[in-house]
Amino acid sequence: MKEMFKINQFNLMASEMIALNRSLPDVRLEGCKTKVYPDDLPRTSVVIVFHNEAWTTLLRTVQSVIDRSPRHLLEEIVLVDDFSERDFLKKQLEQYVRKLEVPVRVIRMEQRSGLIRARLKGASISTGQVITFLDAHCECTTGWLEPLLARIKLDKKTVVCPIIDVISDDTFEYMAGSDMTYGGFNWKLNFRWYPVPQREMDRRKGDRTLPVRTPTMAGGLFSIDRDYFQEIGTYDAGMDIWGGENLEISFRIWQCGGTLEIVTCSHVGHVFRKATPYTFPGGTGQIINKNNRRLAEVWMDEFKNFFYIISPGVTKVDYGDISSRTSLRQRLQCKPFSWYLENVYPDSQIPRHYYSLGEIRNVETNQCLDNMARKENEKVGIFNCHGMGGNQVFSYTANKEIRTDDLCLDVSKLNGPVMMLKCHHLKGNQLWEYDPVVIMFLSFYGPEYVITLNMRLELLINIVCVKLHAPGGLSAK
Ligand SMILES: [Mn+2]
Repeated sequence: MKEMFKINQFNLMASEMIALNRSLPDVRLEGCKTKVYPDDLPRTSVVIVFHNEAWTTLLRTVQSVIDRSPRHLLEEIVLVDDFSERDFLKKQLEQYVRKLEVPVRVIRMEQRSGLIRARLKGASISTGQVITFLDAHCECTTGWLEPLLARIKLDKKTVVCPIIDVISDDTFEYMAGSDMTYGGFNWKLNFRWYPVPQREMDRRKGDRTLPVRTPTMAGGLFSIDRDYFQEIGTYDAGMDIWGGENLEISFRIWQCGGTLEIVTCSHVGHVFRKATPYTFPGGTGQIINKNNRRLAEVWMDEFKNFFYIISPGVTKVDYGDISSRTSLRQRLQCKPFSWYLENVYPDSQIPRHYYSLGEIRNVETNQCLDNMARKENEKVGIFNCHGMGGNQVFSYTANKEIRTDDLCLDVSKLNGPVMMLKCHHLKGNQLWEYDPVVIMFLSFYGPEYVITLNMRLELLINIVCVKLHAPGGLSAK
């Protein structure tokens, strides 16, 4: 089992012991099970890109689409092979899908092309009014399709995602995803799930069966009207392989007049992996930097500079020609990124107003405050300043918080460590006054209490909040 795990980074042995048409629990909210949808919903093509996918996960995806989609709504399934090497994905696959009761077409990329270009190819040869993109290791559950198509029928500018349930990479157990999280992104422009804010619960009057407006999509699974997909410029074909394309299409949908939703009555499972089994030509880092650079240059206006301080490496990549994307933005008269932040994602982690953004350095020791990639409720750290942004970037916000991504420096007891807690915007323990004369941050306890580095614990270097022995006891460095 452990040997086979390495092939795809999931428990392939378990997958092979499970039927391709296994039953799944119905994890929908009760209110979803009785909803009625119109008969004349638009038909969809399902486009699935794969690269060296395991036989069982790929065919279980296909089978679940066939078994759980009303036949009159399913135009076809298009499998796009992004230049796999495995033999069973060639003739054997083509012969197998020929016997299925829904048209399944297999098309091949002539070289490793990546998710974006492979999806574009699949979309271009498909024929349904709606295009539904799925990952190659998914399982669709009962009633997954109708609520998605119903939203698009209502308004073709609505792009819809199902709730993504979790198929364990270890046991293949099926676990319901939450309808209480939606898509956002952090300072490094990584997609992240965050709790659905109260304003969105209120807008739906507390009815959790109604679709959630989400600032971003995870990227793997969504449905979009074919004409609308064309109209808003499909994908940025200048992006390579994978990464950033999900935020790019999310920003574009919202800024250019569309709507992006998570339809909470639609559930599709996905095998989440802890590590990627894929190799990326040229290296993952470079590709994602290039894609993110294009994303920032085209869609983020002045906020791109915020991102570049966090990720200075991004400014060093060659990101190619973006003129067709900027003219697309102009042609569609898309709104500015500040509009998106204010109206679609007001709870975003990016502070709209701040005094400064950068490192907090002790010039004497050349050490910097560093979040050490730690999580909520852990201590803030210090580390040699590296000037590479990332974990050493803090913002002193207009609320006088010292903030790193969604965490704020918080001092709850004297001589205790300075912790990183979720920003609460209520000042109190998270209020820091900046003193430009002595150049230090003062906690809410008063001017004589400051952040200082407690170096006595040799390995467990603590940053604590202490009382100054005498005013001006620290040098003005
Ligand atoms: Mn996946």
